[in-house]
Amino acid sequence: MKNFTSILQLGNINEAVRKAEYVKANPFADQELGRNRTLLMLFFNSSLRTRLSTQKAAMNLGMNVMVLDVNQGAWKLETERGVVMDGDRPEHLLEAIPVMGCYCDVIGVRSFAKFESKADDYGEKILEQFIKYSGKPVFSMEAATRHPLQTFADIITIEEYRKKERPKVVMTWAPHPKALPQAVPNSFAEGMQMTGYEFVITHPHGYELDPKFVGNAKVEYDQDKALEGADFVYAKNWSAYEGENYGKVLSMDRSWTVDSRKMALTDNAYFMHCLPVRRNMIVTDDVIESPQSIVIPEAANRVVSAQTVLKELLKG
Ligand code: AN0
Ligand code: CP
Repeated sequence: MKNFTSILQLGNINEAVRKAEYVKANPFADQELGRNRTLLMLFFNSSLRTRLSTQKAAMNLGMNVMVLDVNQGAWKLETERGVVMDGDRPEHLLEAIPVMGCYCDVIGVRSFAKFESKADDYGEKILEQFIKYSGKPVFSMEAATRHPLQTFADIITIEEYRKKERPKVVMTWAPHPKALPQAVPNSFAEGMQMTGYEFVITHPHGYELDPKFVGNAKVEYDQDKALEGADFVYAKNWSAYEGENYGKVLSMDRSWTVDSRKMALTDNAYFMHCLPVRRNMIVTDDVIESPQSIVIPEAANRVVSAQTVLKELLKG
């Protein structure tokens, strides 16, 4: 694999999950693969899980790891070509990227949607420049439109917990005070198309996602109806995608918060969330603390997903 920016690049999802199971059972089996090879992780945005799990994955593979927080300690980067750089940004991405490429063998990039231009966000303007100018394999640690390492960990987790051949997975929007990207829900929906699961998306009117990611998933505006008989409830907030409302918070309606009454509509479903999660906005304390909550094993599988992907990138 040359780069990893979408879960679709894994090809057959069942084979990818089998590779992940091998990695999970044999975390130190491939230490030679990463020996004397360096991972650079570059963060334009905050992270807890991605930062730690990807570093751990790389160390399991025998790699050296460097981490750079662009907004803390590095020069502020100009990202627009053609601007007169007389402002507060002393360095341009067009020099910074190839320079960073000289210092490492693989680059991970976290660069969220900025909500300034939908075309730039959905064109993955920042990530694409890393692919074009770094000269090294690049992977997404959540970019503007997708979070494929999260989606892969989510699918690995569902495969571990599912009791049915074809579980019903419901992705529900839930309220949040700040505008969040669509990357996690886009990517999860994209991943669900690779599985044989029954997949339903539920959200208030106005929160429709890009049809490209929704695919042939069922969209049900009545959350209670959507949750009926669910085996997995995947909660997430996202901001509006459509038209003028792109990047806006349209609702903070806490009747969408996942609580025990809603979980009672399901078939004793497992509760999932990528984290970080705002309690009593997205999900109530009792639901996230219940035995059906699998958010911690889901986060633990981020090491497995990152290590499986890094292996493929190191193999080339
Ligand atoms: C981010 C998001 O919703 O995309 C990262 C989630 C993994 N969440 C926040 O910024 C709170
Ligand atoms: N789920 C996830 O990517 O978490 P972080 O933002 O903490 O990396």
